[in-house]
Amino acid sequence: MTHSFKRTLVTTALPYANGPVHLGHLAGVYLPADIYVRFKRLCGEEIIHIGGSDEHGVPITITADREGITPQDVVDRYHSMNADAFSRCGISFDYYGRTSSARHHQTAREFFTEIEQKGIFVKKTEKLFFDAKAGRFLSDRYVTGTCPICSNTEANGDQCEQCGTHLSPLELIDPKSKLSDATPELRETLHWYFPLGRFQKQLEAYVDGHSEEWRQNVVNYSRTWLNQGLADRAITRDLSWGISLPLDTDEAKGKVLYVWFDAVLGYISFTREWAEKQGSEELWKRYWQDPESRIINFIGKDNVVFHTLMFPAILMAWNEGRSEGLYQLADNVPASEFMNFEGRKFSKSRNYAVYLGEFLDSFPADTLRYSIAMNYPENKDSDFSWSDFQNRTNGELADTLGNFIKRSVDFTNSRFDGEVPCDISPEEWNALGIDWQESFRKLEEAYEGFHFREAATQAMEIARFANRYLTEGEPWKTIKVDRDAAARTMAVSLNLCHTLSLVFYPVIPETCNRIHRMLGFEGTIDDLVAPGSRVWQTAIEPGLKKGHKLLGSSEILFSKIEQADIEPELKKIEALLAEAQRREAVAEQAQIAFKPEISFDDFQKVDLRVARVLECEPVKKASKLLKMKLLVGTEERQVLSGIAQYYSPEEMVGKQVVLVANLADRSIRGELSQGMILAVEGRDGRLFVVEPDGDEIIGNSVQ
Ligand code: B3M
Ligand code: ZN
Repeated sequence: MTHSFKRTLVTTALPYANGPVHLGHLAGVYLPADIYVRFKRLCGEEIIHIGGSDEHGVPITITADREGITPQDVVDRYHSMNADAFSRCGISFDYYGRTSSARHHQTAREFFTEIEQKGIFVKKTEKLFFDAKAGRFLSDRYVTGTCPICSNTEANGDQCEQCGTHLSPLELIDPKSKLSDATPELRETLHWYFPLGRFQKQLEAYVDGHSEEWRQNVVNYSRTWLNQGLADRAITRDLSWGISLPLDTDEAKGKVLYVWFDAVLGYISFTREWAEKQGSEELWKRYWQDPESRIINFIGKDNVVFHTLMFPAILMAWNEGRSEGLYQLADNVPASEFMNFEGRKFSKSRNYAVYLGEFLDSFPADTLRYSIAMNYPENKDSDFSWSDFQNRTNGELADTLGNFIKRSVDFTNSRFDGEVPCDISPEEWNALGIDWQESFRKLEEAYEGFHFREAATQAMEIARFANRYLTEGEPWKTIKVDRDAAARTMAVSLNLCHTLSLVFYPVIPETCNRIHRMLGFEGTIDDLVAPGSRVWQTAIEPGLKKGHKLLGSSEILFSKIEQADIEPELKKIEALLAEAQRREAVAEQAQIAFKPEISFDDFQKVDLRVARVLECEPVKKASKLLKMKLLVGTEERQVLSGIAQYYSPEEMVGKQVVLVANLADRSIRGELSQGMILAVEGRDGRLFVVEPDGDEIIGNSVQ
């Protein structure tokens, strides 16, 4: 479906104001969005970039409790820290809001009210853990306990970090409240649910309608959910931090909107706030409610279904039965994979991260922007390493691009009075040995199609060409025998500088603004790019005419990164890795500690049997689990086990295993599990299924 749009709204996922943003966030969401927006601005298109802080959610209150400060203190701290880091990195938001604003609370409440009045929400009473000591209901994150799958004793109520299984707090063995360490009790509470299933057909049509142009991962994640059938999702919580319900009833007391319900609406609130700042109450509607506008949500892969299913469904619920004030759905949701760091996944909880603000204390933003663009995790996870960063900065930015620009400008300043010495005709320009049409076609396709690694690579190709051109032209020699020839070489080189300042601008804007100045232009490229300006279109031509005056001085664009500069960083990494390993060792130690004594009779209660795996298959949405059909004696059992990382279903079929045969049935991720199979934990957490030897022993007891 190609369609031409009058203007574009770009949004970027709202980072939780619960910690500093790290390089993984930058690589996945903010840098790609900024590159795209800057490219579009260069082309003279009408585009705005809206982002901000997600200031609600349970982790923020956990941080506040831990530090003995208020949630407001937490979000104030990280909102300004992150806004500042983004701005130092050249992420050019048109507006950077916060979900604690009055306008946002109002917007979210308007949506709730609209959907409530249409009778779309479903209300359900459920049993939730309640901490009687603290007098609070416990949301998933406030409960810990032992994971029923891998026995990790520190599993969270929503997920076990060790085996990755998504859990409900009710599945935890020995649940404990994080607030008081008390064993929580179950109490009834009423909640509002959003019936996603009501919009199943519409959502399928939405995803199908975009399946050609969306990234494969986005389509796949969405379809996996759709294929399972969409369930009701609770959109309220028993918490004090968040947006309270706009209802004055007893039922609604003490409840706030679920953070994801309000967060996605932040995009709308912030566009409204941006419009108000422009002095127009209505301007935001041009982006959200005009079918000629295009909306693009840049996100990380862990946020896909919230953007392709939840958010659209909320907008569909608003639109239902209306003839005006209809919201547009996103036209594209470019979700990135993850960028790892020195081969390891960034992890805030494990404190393994390099924070953006700290990085920028030591290195210039553009060196980071370029390296990350070159490692953009577009279709698969990528890796950022210090040596790659050093090599790209030194070899590509400094030696190729920076060196070419400086040589061109310096030689013109010293030998041609700082002026473009002659005109370059289009014929001459086209005969230089670079196929401009082809090169720009590739650049445009890359920038337009969110292929930012390709875009940066193409731009660097032009820099390589330019560097070679100048070296081979040898103006420092020809000037002695043929001044005209040297003049031509310099006029071409300066025009190449101009072209480079534009083709690189989306990726390394600050540097390009400096090139722009050295070439003698007033102000910055940022100042030129108003809608309708078409600056990009001038990049393909030799735009600098004879007599054009340069600034007259030059500067070094990139300093090289010496081994000594990255040595402390490598030390830091070593320390982080050592700390991560230390924590793992502690966890291992903890496992060696024996459990409390039991009597022989207790042990006798456990019925262990040899069983054979008849069938085995993966479990949808639970990448760690395998579902098996076992034969025990003459009986068949279904058992789930968290071993999918270590065994393929094919490998498991036919194996003899040891089954705990008299364990109470459990439901894990909606599937029945009748018992569990024994496995041994090896080093680095790998599980080995216990396989008893011997023929014809199926059903025999293990003792
Ligand atoms: N704050 C989750 C995250 O940072 C969430 C994104 C909201 S986007 C509306 O991963
Ligand atoms: Zn687990």
